[in-house]
Amino acid sequence: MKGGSGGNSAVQYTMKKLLITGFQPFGGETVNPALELVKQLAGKSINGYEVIAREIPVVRYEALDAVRAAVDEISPDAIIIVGQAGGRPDITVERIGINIDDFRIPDNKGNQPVDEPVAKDGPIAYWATLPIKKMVANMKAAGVSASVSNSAGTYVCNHLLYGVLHLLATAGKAHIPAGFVHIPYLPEQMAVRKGLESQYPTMGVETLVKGFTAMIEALD
Ligand code: PCA
Repeated sequence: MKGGSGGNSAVQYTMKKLLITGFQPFGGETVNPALELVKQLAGKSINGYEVIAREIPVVRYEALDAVRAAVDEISPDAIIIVGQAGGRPDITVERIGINIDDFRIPDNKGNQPVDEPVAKDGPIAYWATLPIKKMVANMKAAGVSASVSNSAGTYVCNHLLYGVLHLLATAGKAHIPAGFVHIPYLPEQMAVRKGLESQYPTMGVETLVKGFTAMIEALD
């Protein structure tokens, strides 16, 4: 800290802020690994970022409203949205969000759009603006299985990924790196899937925390 007598002498060392969001349970599940994970990361300091977690409803438009409110409140320096992708074996960092809502099951308020745009006048797609390759490399180096995914699906997760990137692009905030990470089921979600272990690989919360810590180290 710089010296000086009085006035504006104290240098402020403010930490950068990472907004990390986790979805609520959906599709008949009682937990969502994304929410369990972000609860563990909340309040941690990683790579110069203060991690600020928020819970997001699995509801068309309301999910985006929740992130918009958090962005306005927090002014984050980076945004990572996390969702469950049951059946995927590893942590998958999404490359792209597409302008389509085509829900295979209703969301938590019964919305089930088919082949509708997320944003009527929006472009076809947005690239995620996180350093996706470096994030994957960091996780692998930490011994956690990870890969890039080229589709976040057409359900609420893609809706939110596209929606957030469109929001940032149209609000003059495209400089804020943002993107989406899908994670596998938790081991406890297999209680209702006995005998289906080979179809549904799982990952425990400690491994997820280790992976995400390495992932956040990849941010500038
Ligand atoms: N996964 C869903 C929506 C909420 C979540 O956690 C998805 O992949 O679209």
